[in-house]
Amino acid sequence: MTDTLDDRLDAIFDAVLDYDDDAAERLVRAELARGTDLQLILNDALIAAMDEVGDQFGQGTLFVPEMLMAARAMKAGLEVLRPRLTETDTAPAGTIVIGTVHRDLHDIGKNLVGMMLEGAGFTVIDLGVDVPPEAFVAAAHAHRPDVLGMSALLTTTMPNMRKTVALLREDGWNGRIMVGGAPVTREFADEIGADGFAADAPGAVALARRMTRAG
Ligand code: B1M
Repeated sequence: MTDTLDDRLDAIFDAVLDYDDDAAERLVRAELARGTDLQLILNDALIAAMDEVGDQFGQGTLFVPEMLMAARAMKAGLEVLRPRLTETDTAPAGTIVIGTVHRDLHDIGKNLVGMMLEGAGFTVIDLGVDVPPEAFVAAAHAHRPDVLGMSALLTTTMPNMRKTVALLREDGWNGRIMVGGAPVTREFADEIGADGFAADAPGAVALARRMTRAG
């Protein structure tokens, strides 16, 4: 029987590592009902589990199918948190278009960033994954966002972030561009001409607020 907070967070971590969607969902729901801090559930259980999966993949002890199953369990837990992360009582803060760059299928971090932006009062238009530069440009025209956000999780797809920034600027779009994702750095953001970089979802909210002067 698990009773301390650490034990219960470990159980969520293990559910993701066991690829057990049902347990991840049930345990996160139980933790929410207990009033546990959302950031603890996210950082110490769900994200920590994905980091462990990444480490095991890096060591060659776990493979793509397992990585996919773990991601599904993580997403099941994250969906339980969605209503709490997106609920807001602040005034509309602006519009953000967000997407994962071309040839990149990672969306958990982007989704989390999107949820927390919604929670901060932003209207979020999510273009999904594998978004070609031209689609970001089309969305910039269609939605006229205050901020356009791009996520990349692969060193091989970071160049597509650069291409997208270049195409947006070539096209004359002068809104703010925010970039993020595990391999992305502030230096890279500066180098490609983005207006800002955030290392995590709370950082993305703080940056979006600064970019829109909403906070
Ligand atoms: Co992939 N994968 N993957 N993967 N995967 C990584 C990224 C990797 C680091 C694993 C490893 O080697 N240790 C590695 C990349 C190496 C590199 O490029 N340097 C890797 C690889 C190699 C691959 C494949 C190439 C594997 C293969 O096929 N041989 C393949 C590529 C597929 C493709 O995209 N074309 C692949 C596939 C997959 C799955 C599909 C199986 C699955 C993704 C499922 C999904 O997302 N729906 C997957 C997963 C799950 C991972 C790991 C394990 C976890 C990623 C994750 O969700 N983290 C990952 C290892 C790792 O990151 N530790 C790995 C949790 C998430 C909350 O964090 O996304 O970093 P993160 O987001 C954070 C911040 O980065 C930031 O805020 C978020 C919240 O704090 N952030 C932003 C993110 N976007 C932002 C945008 C912003 C601001 C902040 O502004 C707009």
